[in-house]
Amino acid sequence: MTVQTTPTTPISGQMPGTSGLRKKTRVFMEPHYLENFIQATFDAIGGGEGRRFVVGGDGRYFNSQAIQVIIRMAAANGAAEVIVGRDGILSTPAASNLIRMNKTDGGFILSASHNPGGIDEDFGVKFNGENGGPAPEKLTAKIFEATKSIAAYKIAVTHDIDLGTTGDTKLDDMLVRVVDPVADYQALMETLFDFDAIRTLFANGFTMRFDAMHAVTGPYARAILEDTLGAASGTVVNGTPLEDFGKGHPDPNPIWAKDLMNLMMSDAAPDLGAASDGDGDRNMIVGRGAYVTPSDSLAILAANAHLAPAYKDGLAGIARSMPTSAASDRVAEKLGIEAFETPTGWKFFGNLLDAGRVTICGEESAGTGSNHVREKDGLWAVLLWLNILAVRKQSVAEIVTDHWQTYGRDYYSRYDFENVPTEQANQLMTALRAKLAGLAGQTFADLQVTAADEFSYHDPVDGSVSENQGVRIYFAGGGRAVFRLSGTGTQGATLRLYLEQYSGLDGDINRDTQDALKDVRAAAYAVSDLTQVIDREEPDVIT
Ligand code: VG1
Ligand code: CO
Repeated sequence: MTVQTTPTTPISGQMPGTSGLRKKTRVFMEPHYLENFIQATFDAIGGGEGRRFVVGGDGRYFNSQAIQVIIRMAAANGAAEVIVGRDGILSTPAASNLIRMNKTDGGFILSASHNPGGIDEDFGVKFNGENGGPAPEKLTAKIFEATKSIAAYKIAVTHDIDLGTTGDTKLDDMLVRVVDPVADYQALMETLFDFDAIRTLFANGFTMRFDAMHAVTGPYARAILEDTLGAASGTVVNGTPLEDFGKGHPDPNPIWAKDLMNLMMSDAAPDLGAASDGDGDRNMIVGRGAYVTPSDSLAILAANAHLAPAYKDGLAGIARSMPTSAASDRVAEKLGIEAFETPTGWKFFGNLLDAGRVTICGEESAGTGSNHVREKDGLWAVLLWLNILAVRKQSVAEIVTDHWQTYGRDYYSRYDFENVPTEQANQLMTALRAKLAGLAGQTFADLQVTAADEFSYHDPVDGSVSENQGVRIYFAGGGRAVFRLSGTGTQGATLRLYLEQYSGLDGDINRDTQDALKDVRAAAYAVSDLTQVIDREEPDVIT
């Protein structure tokens, strides 16, 4: 094997965002672009010598080529072993599991998650550490520093490795293990949930549709739901991963999973509808005629987790990202366990999970997960719901209503304004920040502000501080508006406005969501001058 040291120069903008480095696919295909970032990652972790890594991705366009490059660079950097999913396929939670169970030094996950795929769409690379979780900010900052001073990268000159069949091969001194992408993940799920109870549920006529959105979860869902748990064949739809996700937007929400939503709101609805995203870490849950918001789903899963074998002894604590609704805090309070509020992005849950402070975590963006891996996990959430449904023998709608009756309802909605000129988006945030100190006590659109700040997170485990994580404005009567800019987009800026209104314990839990949020919405628009500053009235996407 010949190792080539290729001279290169720094490429600007290789700063990982909320979840890895995401760019247009064509940008990743430019000479040295991927190679620079991978070498910078090796450099930032102290080199690849003797190390072992997991590599895999969601199967989008450029996945296989990128994996071949990473394997060659790992070999050239002296790595001892690389574990790859067959055909380069690994869902994000499955990759996290492989890193943990094989005790590797980390892994590369190739995905731009819910962003569309294809040569004219998006690609992404994320490095996860030995705990299986996304690199913390300390490390991503180091990787970014390394991209700014890189002068050369090392790559082996060799043929492509065959990733189509499982088994071991050698690339000079480096072992390349091609593994079944599903087997170990499925084995893990079987340790967490009561598969017999779920099998009985399906045997008794329970019906379901799982929409894999032509993305990575298809093979996982078929193997687990249909082949193992006995769900009717055809339960999993759009189950073959495609390079362009069938030209769809693999984001499991009522907008992008519209077919599933329509079915679930119709007379032909099965008992449960679910969907997952590009890389398999998000989930959507919808019962017959009843969409479950991700924030509610987190709270309901936390409140009922003890019904599944893995969580029968209870939870250590619950963490949610700051923009996620307070519904899960109410559950933590009732259970007498700790509740944590972290910045957006799964990397912030890692320390709390590693320290055993929390068992379940979640985000309003359809991510839920537990201490079984260090990523959010779409199918895990679906299986926990199934386990709960099998034990409680009630419908999704009944469980949700019962939850609201117990805790009150946190009406919730997120507005996304996409492709806003970066300057205008920044202007809105800057102007808001400047006002924060004086907001409490002022009234906007008839709602009084009770508190306002910019969220900054003090990690209770390692003491690190993450600032500028979004503006929070609390209103009298239990309303809240949060403003932040997305860190996963690849074009312009996406402004996210998160609206929330608590019903109170004895309040009306049967209102229309947008109606229940209209006062908070009006106040949020007024306090930020939103319409004037970004020249938009309606968001592009409402979830
Ligand atoms: C979004 C979501 C965030 C999630 C992140 C990665 O980030 O809001 O909750 O963790 O995507 O999810 P942002 O910065 O665009 O708001 V995934 O499934 O795209 O890896
Ligand atoms: Co994802």
